[in-house]
Amino acid sequence: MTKMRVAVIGAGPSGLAALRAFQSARAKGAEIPEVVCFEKQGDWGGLWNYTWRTGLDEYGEPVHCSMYRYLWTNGPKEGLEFADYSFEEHFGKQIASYPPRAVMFDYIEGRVKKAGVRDWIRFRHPVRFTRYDEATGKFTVTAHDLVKDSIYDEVFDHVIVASGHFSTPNVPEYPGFGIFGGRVLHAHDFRDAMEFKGKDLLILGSSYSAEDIGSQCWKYGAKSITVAYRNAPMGFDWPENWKEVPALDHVDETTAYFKDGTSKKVDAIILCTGYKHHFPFLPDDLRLKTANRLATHDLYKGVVYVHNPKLFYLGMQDQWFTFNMFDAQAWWVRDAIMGRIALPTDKQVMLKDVADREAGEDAGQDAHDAIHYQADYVKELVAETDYPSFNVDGACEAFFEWKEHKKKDIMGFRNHAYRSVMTGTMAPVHHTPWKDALEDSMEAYLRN
Ligand code: FAD
Ligand code: NA7
Repeated sequence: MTKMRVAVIGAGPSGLAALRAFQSARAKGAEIPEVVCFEKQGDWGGLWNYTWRTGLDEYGEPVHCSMYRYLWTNGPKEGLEFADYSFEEHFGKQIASYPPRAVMFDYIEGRVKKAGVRDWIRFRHPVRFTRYDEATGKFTVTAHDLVKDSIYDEVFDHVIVASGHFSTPNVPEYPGFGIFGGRVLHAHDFRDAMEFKGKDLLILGSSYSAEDIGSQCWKYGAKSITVAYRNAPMGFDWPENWKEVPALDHVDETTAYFKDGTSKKVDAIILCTGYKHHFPFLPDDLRLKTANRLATHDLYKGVVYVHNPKLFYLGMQDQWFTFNMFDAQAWWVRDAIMGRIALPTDKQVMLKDVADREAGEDAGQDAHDAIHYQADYVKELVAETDYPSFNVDGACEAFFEWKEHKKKDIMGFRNHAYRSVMTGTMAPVHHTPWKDALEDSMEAYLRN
C-alpha cells in the first residue's frame, strides 16, 4: 500500500505547528504520513521572517512580510508560549514579556530545529494551484520551484492550508489620493519608523496596526499622529501630539479633510485598514471565504473545510491566542488525518457546528468575552489530543492584565511582566522602558 501523503502550504507558525505535530507522533512511535511543506519564502517563520523588501521579491512574488523593523510583540509572550517548548527552555532563562521580532523568530525556529523537520520543507516553492479529483479522492498540488524555475504537479491525500491571512492588504481609496503630494502606503509596506521622523502623519484604521504603527512612529520622532477612525476611536490616553478624529472624507495636495469638518496638513498617509483572506492558489470549491473573526465561516472545529473534509485550514481566525492555538489546531488536524479523531459523516452536523460557533462569538459583548471565547476553543481542541495541556485560563489572566496596562499607559504597557503558565516563573521587567529602547536587537533585549 502506498503511504498517505499530506501537503502543508506555508511554513509560518501554523505550518510549522503541523510539522511539529506529525514529528511528535512519530517520536512516540506512530507511523506517520509523508508530509511535504511548500513555502514560497527562502526561510521559515512566516510573517516573523523579516525582510526590508516590499512589493515584489527577487523572483517577482508578492512579498509576504507585513512586519516592520522595530516591532515588539503587541501582547504578552505569556499568552502565546508553546506548551511543548517554553521560552526558558529556548533561552536558558526567563526573558521579558514583549520580545522584539528577532527574539520571537529565534524562539519559533528553536522548536522546529530541535524537532529536525527542516528537510520536510521545500523552500522557494509557492503553490500555484490545488485541485480535487472526485474520482480518485485526491488533490493535485501545482508548485513552482523558483530556483529551478520549473512548475510541477504532485498528488496528495490531504492538504493543510497554513498560508496566513495578514499579508494581502485591504487597500481602500479615498477621493484625492491621486493628487496627494506625500506618500500613501498600506501597513503591509511599512518597514522603518525612522522614515517618518519629524513628519505629520495621518493613519486610517483603529485596530492593532493603527495603534502599533502610530506608536512606533511616535517613539522614533514623528512630529504628530492623526488617526481617523471609521466607526469608533481606540480611546487610549494618547500623548499630546496624537489625536483621534472622525473618518476621512477626502484629501487634496497637502491636507486631509475629515467628516466632522476639521482638517489637518499631513506629510504621509498610512492605511492601517486590515488584510484579506486571499488564496489565489485555490479554486472556488476549495477556497475559504470568511471575514476576519474568531468563528471562521465554513470550518468545522475551526479547521476542517466543511465542503471537503479532506482539506484543512490552520490559523484562519482573528487572533488573541496565536502560537499555542495554532498548535492545538495542528495536533487536532493531525489526529483527524491519522484517523484518531473521527469526523462527522453528515455535512449538516459540521454546518451546525460552524453556526453554533458563530452564534457563540456573536453573543459576546466585549474583548473580555472574546478572549474567553477563544480560550474555550483552545481548551476544547487541546482536550481532544495529546498536546500538553496548559493553564489556558492563566494565559487569559495575562491578557486581561495586558488590557488594563494598555488602558493605564498605552506607551508604557510593554514595561510590565507576567507569569508563564508553562513554567510558573515570573518574567523579569525589561531593563529599559519601551519608549527609550531604540535598539531592539536580540543581544540588546536579552541583556537582562
Ligand atoms: P504567516 O505567519 O502569515 O505564515 C504563512 C506562510 O505561508 C508564510 O511563510 C508564506 O510565505 C507562506 N505562503 C503563503 N502563500 C503561499 C503559497 N501559495 N505557497 C507556499 N507558501 C505560501 N502574533 C502574535 O502572537 N504576537 C504579535 O505580536 C503579533 N504581531 C503581529 C504583527 C503584524 C504586523 C502582523 C501582520 C501579525 C502579527 N501577529 C502577531 C499575528 C501573526 O498572524 C501570527 O503571529 C503568525 O505569524 C501567523 O502564522 P501563520 O503561519 O498562520 O501565518
Ligand atoms: P484589523 O484588526 O482587521 O483592523 C482593520 C482596521 O481597518 C479596522 O479598524 C477597520 O475599521 C479599518 N478599516 C477597514 N477598512 C477601512 C476603510 N475603508 N476606511 C477606514 N478604515 C478601514 O487589522 P490590523 O492590521 O489592525 O491588525 C491585523 C493584525 O496585524 C493583528 O493580528 C495584529 O496583531 C497585527 P473598523 O474598526 O471596522 O471601523
